[in-house]
Order: sequence, then C-alpha cells, then structure tokens
Amino acid sequence: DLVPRKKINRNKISLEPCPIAPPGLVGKLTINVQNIIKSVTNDDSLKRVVYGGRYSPEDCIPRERTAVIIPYRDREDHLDILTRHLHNILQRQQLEYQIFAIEMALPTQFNRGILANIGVLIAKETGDFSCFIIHDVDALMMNDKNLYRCGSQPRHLVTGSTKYRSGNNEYGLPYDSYMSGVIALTDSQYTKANGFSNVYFGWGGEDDDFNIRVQRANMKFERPEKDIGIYLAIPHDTDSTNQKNPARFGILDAAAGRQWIEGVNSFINNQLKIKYKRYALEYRKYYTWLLIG
Ligand code: BGN
Repeated sequence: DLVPRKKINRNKISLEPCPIAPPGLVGKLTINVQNIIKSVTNDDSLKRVVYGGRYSPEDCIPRERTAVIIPYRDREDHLDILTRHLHNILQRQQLEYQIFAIEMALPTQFNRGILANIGVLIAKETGDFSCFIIHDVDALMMNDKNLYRCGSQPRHLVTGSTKYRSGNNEYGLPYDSYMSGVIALTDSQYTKANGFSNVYFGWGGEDDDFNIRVQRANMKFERPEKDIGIYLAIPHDTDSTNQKNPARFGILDAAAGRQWIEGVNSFINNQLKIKYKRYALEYRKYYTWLLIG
C-alpha cells in the first residue's frame, strides 16, 4: 500500500547554493476567502511535487531541508487548502521540503504534543532534514518572505493571525508569550527541549508548556519582523473531539517537573510505556500521511 518514492535528484555537485534571499518572492499575498481553493492552487507548483509532498529545487542547492509537520484530525478540507498553499510558496522559497500530515485516530481526544513528537521522529527516519516546522492545519501564511527556515534559536513564525484580530488590527496575537500556530526548530533544539509534553488531551496548554521547556533549556523563541509573520486562519467550527481540557491549568503548573521525564524521549526510551503507535503511513500526492492511534 506504499506508493514507491520517486528519487529526488541529488546530483548537485556542479550547482551553486540557492541565494540567501530567494528572488521569486512577492511579499504580501492576497487570498480570496470566498474562493479559497482557487486562490491557493497553483498548477505549476503542484506539478513539480513528488509523491509524498516532496520537492527539491532543480537549479541550486537548497539552504534548508524542511520537514513541515501538521498535526490534525477531521480537517481534510483544511489540509487540502494548506498543502496547496505551502507547495506554491515553499517552492518560491527554494527549499527542499516534505509535508507530513499526522492524523490522530479516533476515539481519543486530540493530543497535539504526541502527534508533534511522533511526527518529528518519523520525519527523521524518512529523510535528512535540517529544520522541523510544527504547523497548525488552519494557518495560511500571508507573506511569502516568511521563510520556512530554522535559526540559531527556536523560531515562532507567527507575528499575527486573523484568529486574534483585535479592533483595527487585522493580525494579532492573544498574548505576548504565545508561541504557537507555526514554530520552527532544528533537531538539536527540539531534542534539547525534550519536545512536547504528551499529557495534554483536548484543547489548550501544550504550546504554553512547550514554551516553558524551551526557556528551561536555555533557549528563547524568536519571531520574524511584524509585517512578515502574518497568517490567515481558515474559519471553522469548534471540534467535538478537541474540547477544552479542564485539567490543563494544573498540568501546566507542573510543567517544569515533567520536562525530562516525558516528552520526545518517551518514544525513544518508552519511559511512559506510551501505547501510541503508527497505524498507517502513505505517500499521498501532496503530503505524507501518518495515522497515529
Ligand atoms: C491559551 C491556551 C493555549 C492556546 C492559546 C490561544 C491554555 C493553558 C492554560 C492557561 N493555553 O489560553 O493553548 O494556544 O490560549 O488560543 O489553555
């Protein structure tokens, strides 16, 4: 049931590195929310995608090999919109990349931390990535100068989203220390923080917990410039399998004590005897799909 992978051309001995500033970027994007699929679909870029949602520039050596990891459930329509949008932009950014969509099987409540951790580990098994981006399924980048690259510190790529629009401000953040939506970390940064906590089921808290982990590992999230990190949130109804977790306040209070006990290491040493495992992995046309349950 696995689709054979077409090999990405790695014969780049005679090529130059891609420019630091990709020449084809346009800056601020416009998306027609009424006709969203049409405004994010670019047939030329979609034709260049290799099965499993992979791409590598033909004419220069990419500066980053980015794994985009999208934890989701029950949002096939958003996934379709987001992945088309990303293929279009990430190719303009001259990245080598692969998109991974990590779905949580029913009936448990959604657990974004577990999906992110397993996503990073499976991406590492799949390819040689220099940067891992944990990406909300409903977040559409609105400025293509927001490069999906990593930095010397973990990066929070969101400076504002329409989800948190306030007054005249079309793009906002809910609070200053909010570090969620789209984040970019190298393998060593992710491992140093011990990844996400696995104990947040349902909505809320896992991202604040991760920010605490990053700080306790002596790192600090950095953001791009204000007008660069802007996102359109695809509107949607509340999710019945991702209800607000009433226990999240207490779990978050104890975040520091759990950092080294459980996280991405739980899947390596199996300290927590976590029963989650890979049910399926498929190389689909625009993304690699993983089912976890
Ligand atoms: C916060 C949530 C985040 C969420 C943001 C934005 C919590 C922890 C208890 C204080 N944090 O309140 O997870 O991303 O809102 O919606 O619930």
